[in-house]
Amino acid sequence: MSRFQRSIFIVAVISSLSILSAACSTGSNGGSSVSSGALDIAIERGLSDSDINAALMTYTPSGQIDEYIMFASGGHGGQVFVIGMPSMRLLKTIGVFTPEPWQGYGYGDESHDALFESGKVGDNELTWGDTHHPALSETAGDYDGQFLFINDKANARVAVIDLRDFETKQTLKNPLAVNDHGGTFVTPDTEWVIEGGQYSAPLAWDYAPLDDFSTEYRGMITFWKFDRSAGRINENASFAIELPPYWQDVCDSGKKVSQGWVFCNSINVEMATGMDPDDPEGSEPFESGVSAGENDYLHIINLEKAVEVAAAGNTVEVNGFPMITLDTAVEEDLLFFTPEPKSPHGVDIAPGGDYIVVSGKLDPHVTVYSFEKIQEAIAAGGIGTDDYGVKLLDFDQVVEAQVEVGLGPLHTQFDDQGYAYTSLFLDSDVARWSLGDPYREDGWKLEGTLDIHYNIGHLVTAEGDTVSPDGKYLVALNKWSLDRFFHPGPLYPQNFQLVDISQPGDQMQLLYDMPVGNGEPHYAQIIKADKLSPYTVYPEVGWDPSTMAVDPDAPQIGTEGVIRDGDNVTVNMTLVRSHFTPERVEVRQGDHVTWNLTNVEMSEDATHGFAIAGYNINLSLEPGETATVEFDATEDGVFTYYCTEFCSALHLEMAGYFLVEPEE
Ligand code: CUK
Ligand code: CUA
Repeated sequence: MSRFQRSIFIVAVISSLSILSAACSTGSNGGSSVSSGALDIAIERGLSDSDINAALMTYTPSGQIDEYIMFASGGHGGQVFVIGMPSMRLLKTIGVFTPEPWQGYGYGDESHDALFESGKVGDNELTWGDTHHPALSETAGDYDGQFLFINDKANARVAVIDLRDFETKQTLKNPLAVNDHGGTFVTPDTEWVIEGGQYSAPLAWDYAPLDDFSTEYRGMITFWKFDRSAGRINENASFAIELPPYWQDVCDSGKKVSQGWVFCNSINVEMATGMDPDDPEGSEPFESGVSAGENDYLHIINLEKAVEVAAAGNTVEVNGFPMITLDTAVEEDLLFFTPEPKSPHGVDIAPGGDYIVVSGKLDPHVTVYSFEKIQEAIAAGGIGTDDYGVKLLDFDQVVEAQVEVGLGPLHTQFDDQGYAYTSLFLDSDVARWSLGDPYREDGWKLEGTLDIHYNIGHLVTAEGDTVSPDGKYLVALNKWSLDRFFHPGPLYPQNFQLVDISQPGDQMQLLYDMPVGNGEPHYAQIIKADKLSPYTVYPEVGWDPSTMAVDPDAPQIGTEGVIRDGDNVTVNMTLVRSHFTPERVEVRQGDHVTWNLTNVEMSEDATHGFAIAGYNINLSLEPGETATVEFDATEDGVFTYYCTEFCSALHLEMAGYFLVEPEE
């Protein structure tokens, strides 16, 4: 149905409702519901025709499941949000680098707590992260719905989330970099999870003065090897490539014709080192220093060849991790640069892998590179090198097109009609432009723009990073919300704006605003909901989500009890509506307590919580799940434990006493 036909339809529906309403009220003497006809509601609420259209396209009746699921980063909330589309209902917040009490994530369950251990820097414990780029696992370039990866920009970490239970299974700290940004992105069969750096620094968290920036500071890109059957990254099969100390930014993986190649942009080829307080006249702030030159470098990396070089052992060990040095990368022709316009941000590969789109934040164009032309320029040997000996490719030889889209272009996404969409941060717009051959005959031109509220960062289309995007919907991830919502104090929510992109040309319609009040989401990916097949309950009673297998030692009905061995006390407990077994646990102050718990229920949604007062312990035990809490009974007293999920009519009675007898 065209938009015009749809509007006619709506008018018809409203007319018929109002006729019906009028007919019903005749003789009913003000009967019950007739005054709430759709037209009356629309008039009373001041809804326009397009508002009604948007409502009909997004309203999702109770019990109806969304067509798409969006996984959005939670920014400095350190989490991932799971959102149904087009209803824009928040379904879950997955704890990743930040404890999440509802899931009992980081509040006692040993397997969860271990995830935070990987984030230790010396004795500094990290209890948060800055998640930026979620990446769904892919098979042949299409989302397969099995895993999700995400990076922590603040501390250079990556995490693996298993989409069978939507829980974080692994977090890894980058052995070379202090922070990252160009992650996570996956290769078309998820063999490699890409983590590029950001602010260059001496590798391996080392020290060197800023005067030694060009010699001692370095960038890097890490390729984490993903073992799909284990559901984990295999650190031992992973490697990194040393890069010049330019600030590498966002990356993307090649696909189809460019499979085996990786592309990253950079923003500080100037090698600015910031304002020197001792020499304010002779130095420049980053704000201008990083953008002083006309160009930065698009990094073009031959991953397939790098894998061979790493496998041949042509690496050095840095912090115990294999790294291909910059010199080796140059010698082996693994790395090439080509200029990209002023202060680029996004780099996004078209669905066919044939075009690489880069936006210059301070340039009103998107620049489209041709992979074929890049290959020709590489074969021709380039046109000189940068200061580190990396071969440069001539801009004019590798660029296919430049399209003027507007002010402050950042990120680009694609659809199924041969259109590309670029976020315009300064204009607060989404620009739709057309790709050229082989996508559209009349390509490389701006089709139209849509007002966005406000300061859009990333945007995302349905299955937009795959080899076959769905189109249909786009979500603008906006940094500011200004006048869109009630403002809960001076910290305003972010705003996700859902856009209908199903119509051609300049027709795009804003459908829905979703406030996000948990952190600044940077990027998201959207998958067709029917590609996901998460568990309803864990497969068997006694299931350990950290191993994704039954724990043979998990407490079961009949094996409950409290066992003392010297100062070590083991509690084996089961949970079922509406009681814990045992309901009394007595220990002595100073005892070391290992508390094993199993939710022995297999009914859908029959989750129990387990919280001990005063000990900062809170677990979530989903149907079938087993977990272990280990702690020292340092405080004496009478502590209650109870179930934190309102699981039954007698949920309040699901409680027990934990008595810690004082030391003599
Ligand atoms: S970044 Cu935040 S808007 Cu980390 Cu991909 Cu561009
Ligand atoms: Cu179990 Cu409340």
